[in-house]
Amino acid sequence: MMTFALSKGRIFDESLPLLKSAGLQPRESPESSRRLILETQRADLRLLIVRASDVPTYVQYGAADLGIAGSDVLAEQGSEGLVQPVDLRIAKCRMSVAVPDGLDYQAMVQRGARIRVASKYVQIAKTHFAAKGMHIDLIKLYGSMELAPLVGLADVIVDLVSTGGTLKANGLKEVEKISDVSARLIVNQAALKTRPEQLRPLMDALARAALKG
Ligand code: PRT
Ligand code: MG
Repeated sequence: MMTFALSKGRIFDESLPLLKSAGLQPRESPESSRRLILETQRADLRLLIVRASDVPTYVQYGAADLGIAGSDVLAEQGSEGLVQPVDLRIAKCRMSVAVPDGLDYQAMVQRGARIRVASKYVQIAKTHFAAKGMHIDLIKLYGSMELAPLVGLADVIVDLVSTGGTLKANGLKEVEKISDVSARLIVNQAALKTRPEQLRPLMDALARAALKG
């Protein structure tokens, strides 16, 4: 039996065509079902439905053999015990620094001002501003980062941007791209070592599906 960890929403929606062309179809939709373990067309493969940020944890501990996780989540949490063989090139966006429309970010950076940064991605934010030689105060949030600068909780945010619509709607602008983000296939290192004949064909099929786009 192989176990595959996936999150609902964006990643699931965009993974579905890839999973299908790799011969893997869930028997029910996670959006309509309350089940957290879904059977697939294949008797030897089941899906686990978990939070996006929990996918690497399930795969790291071997509770799932494979999974699909955003490179943002992997960068924030680390990827010990994981093999990342394929960039699936789905759920694409970028990790960026954003500030209120009226704020002159470059001037703040040049002044060497100490800034307050709000983010769900505290490790990524820490590394980014340390590399710029900037001193920051970090405020950890779990969502709706866009609100923080509007009410004086922070000067800047570090968040994912796709169309830019959310920033614009909240009077914010993107001032610095930290990295490009996309979803990655992740595989438990130990499982791949002990059961390559089981896992390799699925990994290869997903890699081919991702290349076809
Ligand atoms: O459940 P948990 O809180 O752990 O995860 P989640 O709720 O963040 O899951 P989900 O499904 O929202 O995101 C899962 C993954 O999708 C992320 O880890 C990214 O790898 C990827 N992804 C791709 C995105 C986006 N694009 C994206 N635009 N995740 C979030 N957003 C959000 C962003 O945070 C911002 O609020 O969309 C908003 C910006 O979108 P635009 O189009 O207005 O710029
Ligand atoms: Mg979300």
